[in-house]
Amino acid sequence: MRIDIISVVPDLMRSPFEGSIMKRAQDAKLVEVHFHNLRDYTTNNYKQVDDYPYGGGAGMVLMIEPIDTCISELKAARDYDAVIYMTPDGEVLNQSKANQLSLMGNIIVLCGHYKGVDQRVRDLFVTHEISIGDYVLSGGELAAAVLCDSLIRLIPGVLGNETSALTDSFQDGLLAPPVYTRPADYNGHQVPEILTSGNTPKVEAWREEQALKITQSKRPDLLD
Ligand code: 6GU
Repeated sequence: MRIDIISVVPDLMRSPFEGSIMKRAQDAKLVEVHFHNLRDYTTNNYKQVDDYPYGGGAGMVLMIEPIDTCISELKAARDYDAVIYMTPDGEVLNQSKANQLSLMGNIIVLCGHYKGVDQRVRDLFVTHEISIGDYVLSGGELAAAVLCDSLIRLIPGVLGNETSALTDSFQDGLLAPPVYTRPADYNGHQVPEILTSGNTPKVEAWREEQALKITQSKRPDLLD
């Protein structure tokens, strides 16, 4: 998978890609991530990428020209399966959407900033609009990092067997069961006996039962 991220402040999101699983996935060549600073694509003498909205109103709007130049350059080099615009009025991200997008080859992720982008960008270039929840962030950068993390961990080979995405919360429609590690007794607080029994089928049955119980109590909406 190749991900091209377009932003006016790409430095805002570099660090999440430089550690842990997202770094490991890039080191293993399972994903390539490229950042593009919109300012590098402007022909404007002042490197201006935003302007006042027609008709007035608060905030600035990202202009179509540098975005068009950047996307066109990328598309001239290879085919893309999706051009995703990060926006609070997009479709809310969930595990099923992440699974779908993780199967794609090359994607462009466009981060909005200020009041958003000229509507013609959305009409002409964007194939998917994604939000990460019903609250407003200052820009799409942190949301793009969240989206990429959710996709990259799902690429086959990125997670080892012990950390398999198959046991993540949401992956089977349920929240994950509780986990414990040593010591088995911490100041009298015991690990559930079944987990130290060595009886794998019983452990599995216990985990399923716990997952169901926790989902019922914390997120009954997931069971509907
Ligand atoms: Cl994708 N962008 C912004 N600016 N705010 C958000 C969001 C995206 N998702 C939730 N809030």
